[in-house]
Amino acid sequence: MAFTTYSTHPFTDQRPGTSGLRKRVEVFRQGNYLKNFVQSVFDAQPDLHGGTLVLGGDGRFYNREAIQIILKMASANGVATVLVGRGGLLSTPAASCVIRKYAAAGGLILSASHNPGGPDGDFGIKYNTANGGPAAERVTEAIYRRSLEIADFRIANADDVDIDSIGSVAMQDMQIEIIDPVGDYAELMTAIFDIDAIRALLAAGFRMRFDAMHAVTGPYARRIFEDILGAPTGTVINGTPLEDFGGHHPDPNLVHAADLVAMTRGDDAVDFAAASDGDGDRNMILGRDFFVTPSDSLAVLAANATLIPAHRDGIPGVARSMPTSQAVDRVATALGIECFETPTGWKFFGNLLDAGRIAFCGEESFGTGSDHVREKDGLWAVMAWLNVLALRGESVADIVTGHWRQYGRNYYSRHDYEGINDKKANGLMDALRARLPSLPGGLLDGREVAYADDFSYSDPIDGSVSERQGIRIGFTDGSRIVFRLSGTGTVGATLRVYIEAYEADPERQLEEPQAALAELIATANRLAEIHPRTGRDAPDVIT
Ligand code: VG1
Ligand code: CO
Repeated sequence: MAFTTYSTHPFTDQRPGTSGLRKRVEVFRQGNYLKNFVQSVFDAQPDLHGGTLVLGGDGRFYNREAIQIILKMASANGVATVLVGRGGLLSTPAASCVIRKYAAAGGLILSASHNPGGPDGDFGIKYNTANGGPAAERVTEAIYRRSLEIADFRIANADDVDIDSIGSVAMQDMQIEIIDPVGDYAELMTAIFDIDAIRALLAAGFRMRFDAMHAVTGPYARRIFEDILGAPTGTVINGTPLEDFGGHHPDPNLVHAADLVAMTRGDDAVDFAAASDGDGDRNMILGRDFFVTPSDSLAVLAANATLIPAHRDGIPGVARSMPTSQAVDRVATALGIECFETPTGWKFFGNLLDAGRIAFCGEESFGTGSDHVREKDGLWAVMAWLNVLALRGESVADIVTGHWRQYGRNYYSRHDYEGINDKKANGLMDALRARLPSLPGGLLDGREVAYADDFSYSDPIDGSVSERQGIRIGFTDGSRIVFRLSGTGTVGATLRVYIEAYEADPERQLEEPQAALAELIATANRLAEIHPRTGRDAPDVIT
């Protein structure tokens, strides 16, 4: 028999969060947990039958096992061809690139992004549709509904496949192509950027480091920076993907990439440093003794877009997630292009990118990207910065502070309170929601409230509405406080507080953000009753 149908019972906790289904490894390994989700995808996405599926992940623990299970289920469910990255590896943006290039019906990406890996870490799975982007809410909802009623799953009676050699292998009626995970993506990068200018910059002694954090981008970064651009060997650090990321959080921020940050300081400091996360979609950009906030990075890249050959004629519009600072809005106004505010999560950019309404988009959570794929793309952001640096010939710090002088500075910070009891977190949000109608027009610690709402987004392309996407309190002086609960955590609830203040005066643009934002932070803490409701005195992570 080609395959066997096994009966199963639904799991009720397969509703995807901000970025797919993310749980502890032990959850994925229990009973039919992974199989139920995968079968729900095949049931809800009939296009996969007879179509092409792209499959790969960030190489974390359980990646290889999951690939073998999914291959056998794909065969039993009538998929015609599966493109698998060698070793089971595909960064999230590379998977998006491959889905688009080979007109696949969809892709399954195995990753828990920046969450720790290993037997005690996290695992995740996400379905991307034919445009290469994370499935829209109506698709993830259909998959979720299916997971609640699933009664059986199908799996081929076949042997494991060797996924470590490039080439073609048949599994019954299905064709499996093991592809170089880097090739198609590297080719796309060279088509977008001014490769000669970047090569010349590096040849002239510009020093950079890229920290792959023992995650998926190592092989990509080595090929692109060291082989194609000619940066010296050793430019890429922590470049070998490990199943547990060397025991670290593959999370590119000032805390988790502290060794890299140290390389940008002192006498021997490099000119430029960058890092990426577990699955390669996030980025952190650093100059000599200078940290570029992701919100500023988006604004600076938008303002310099025409220096990038693929955007020589300008960009039609930009978008940012709601909690991302409004720095890019000011650039859009100056350029006379559209600017959209979307809910958190890359899936909300998909329709705008497909419709050609925007070319650049970003999130405050170290996510930046463009219309070249339908995912945020860490290495794209690094390449975009190198392109801009090569053509402007100024330092990172000079470019950003010059940007502030021209557009004003949006001081910005995010405070995360992790592992809060779910009930307490929801109680805090409900209490805030109840107060919203009374706030507009009044004063909070001397600032006048312009608006206060629970963000609702109506997609300009398909009209779908997404409600309760986070509480926004905007002040008449341009400052803002945003509260929302994370949709990617695996333990308890995470409260995110986003604080932003606008400063037009160049004389006052060089303060330390926590100091510049101190009053607003105090207002946010008091308004949300963070200490009385959670018992927490301070955030766990400040970015
Ligand atoms: C977080 C970020 C969000 C991002 C998401 C996925 O979600 O805040 O901006 O899109 O992670 O990123 P949340 O719901 O925990 O705030 V990744 O690199 O996991 O694909
Ligand atoms: Co990620």
